[in-house]
Amino acid sequence: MNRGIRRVKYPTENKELIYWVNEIEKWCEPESVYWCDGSSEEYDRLAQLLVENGTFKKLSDAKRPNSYWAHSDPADVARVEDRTFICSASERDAGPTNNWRDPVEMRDVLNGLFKGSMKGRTMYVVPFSMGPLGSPFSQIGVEITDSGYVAVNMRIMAKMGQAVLDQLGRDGDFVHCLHSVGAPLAPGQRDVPWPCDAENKYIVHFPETREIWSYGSGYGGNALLGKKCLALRIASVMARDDGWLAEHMLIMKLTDPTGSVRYISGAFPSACGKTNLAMLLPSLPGWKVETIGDDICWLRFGPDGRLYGVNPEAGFFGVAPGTSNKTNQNAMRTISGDTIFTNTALTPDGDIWWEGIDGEVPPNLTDWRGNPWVPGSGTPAAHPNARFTVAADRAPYIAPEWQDPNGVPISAILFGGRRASLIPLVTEAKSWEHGVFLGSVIASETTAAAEGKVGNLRRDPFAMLPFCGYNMADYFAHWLSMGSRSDASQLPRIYLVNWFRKDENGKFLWPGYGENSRVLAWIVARLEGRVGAQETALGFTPIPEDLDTTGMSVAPQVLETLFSVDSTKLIDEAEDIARHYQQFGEDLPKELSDQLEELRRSAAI
Ligand code: SAT
Ligand code: MN
Repeated sequence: MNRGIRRVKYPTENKELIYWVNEIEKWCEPESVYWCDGSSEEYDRLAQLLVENGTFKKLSDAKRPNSYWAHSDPADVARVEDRTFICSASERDAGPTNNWRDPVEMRDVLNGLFKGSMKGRTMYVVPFSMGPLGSPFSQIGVEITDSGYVAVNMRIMAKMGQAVLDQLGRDGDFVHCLHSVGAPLAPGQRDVPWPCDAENKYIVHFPETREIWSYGSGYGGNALLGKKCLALRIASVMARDDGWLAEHMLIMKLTDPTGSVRYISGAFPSACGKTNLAMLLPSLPGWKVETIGDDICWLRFGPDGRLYGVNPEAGFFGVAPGTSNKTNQNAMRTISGDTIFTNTALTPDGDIWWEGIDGEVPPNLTDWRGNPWVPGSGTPAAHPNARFTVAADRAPYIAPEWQDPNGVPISAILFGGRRASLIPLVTEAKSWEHGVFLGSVIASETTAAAEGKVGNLRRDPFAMLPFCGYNMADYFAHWLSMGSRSDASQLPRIYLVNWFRKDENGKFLWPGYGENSRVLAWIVARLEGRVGAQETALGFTPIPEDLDTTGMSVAPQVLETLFSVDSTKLIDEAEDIARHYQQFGEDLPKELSDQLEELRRSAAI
């Protein structure tokens, strides 16, 4: 892997960084060390090395210029929540929803695993900034990794390279992120296309010292440490300590037909459509959506008492299957080139394919495992968690202000998940506190974004269950306290949305995608005080006539169903919420148990 790589001695004067890199080099024993400068020449060179090593296949330049296809080890295809650890000094601080390990014991385990783990490989030093360089919102991290695949993906997903080192300066602080695929090479041993240590994955966070250690996996959030590990798990702890919020949210800019602009953020669990919503093509004439971010939002109060959101990422790591010109034309335009595809299928003429993409199924596909695919074999050609990695500034609909160092003022926050029943298409929370309650009880059917069974209903508070770096009861309290830091009129309003409700035959009641603009338009009408609402036990739902349905055919009974709350089901829901809350014991904020009591009362009426 070393050909063509120039060894540069310390492109930084940061003493801590130099010291740390040397220590890790001594411990992990790589064949060489390479500091990434973040240039496009470097990207091309590293990608070429990955092609030579068999990790990447270059796609046809005629079909998809400057793009690559990779397929992973079949045992390394998604985040591994049961191998993700929060090693706070006290177990209580990790809380009941995280896997806690004693930090001293975990360090022992990791030291053993990382000893010599990079033998025969290049150790890449990847300086990165989550958030615009120099913004008061931003956080600098340095990922040391023995994966060239990670280095090139990080260049897309974050500001990466020399400019970050320059920003860091002599004494700047950074989050230490150490990553090894855990597959040392003996002298002369041939590498495999996707090295990993599938049986021994550890995704470890030390919140007090702001460190991330990841071992054994090369996939997505397990390995691209700026994303879930830094920008959510570690950042959520920073946010608790410093009075802001690090959230699993998209951010969109919504312009109405009069030209008036609103910014909306939305928390949905992984693979529930954040990317599609952030890139929405409204079916309502005159409306426009532009993207600010599709996965993560850092929120801080501005001097005017409003909450301002920043997307700390520089790229999209989106789910490929199901993406098409019908479901997300903007995404299709974005990934027409300069994209890394992982675990999609491959066509014989050097392009990618997946279930749900436009057009006929091409013959002679190679599946995500690299084998000839047999249509009708019962196994999908693309892995359900196949992903594209692409720079945000490649997106034609990116909002010009997407990197505004001060962020954009958020008018509404959406919470959602996949719920086949009960939850209306849209519900407005009665207050910030009630909105925090709705966020704390989000439930969704599980998806392929994490290993484990797909389709089980689980509570995923604020869509942060796998991503909150501390005790979730304290996180709820932090959300409540954020609400008391500003005047209620300045706070974003909170909405629960559910695009996934089904009828008794299992058919979706709402077409979703571009039609979701109708829900956004209702939300804007509410924000502007132009429409009333029906009060339900869950909050305010639309009066059916207020939803603009021009140009779409939806039966009045369907709208009735979409906006109604079935009180018998609600009683079961309240019981299930009570069970979910039980795990937090005494730590659950009283405001939330009061909200649950209120829900029980109104469900019983
Ligand atoms: O964590 S990943 O970045 O692999 C994707 C997700 O779960 O949202
Ligand atoms: Mn996500």
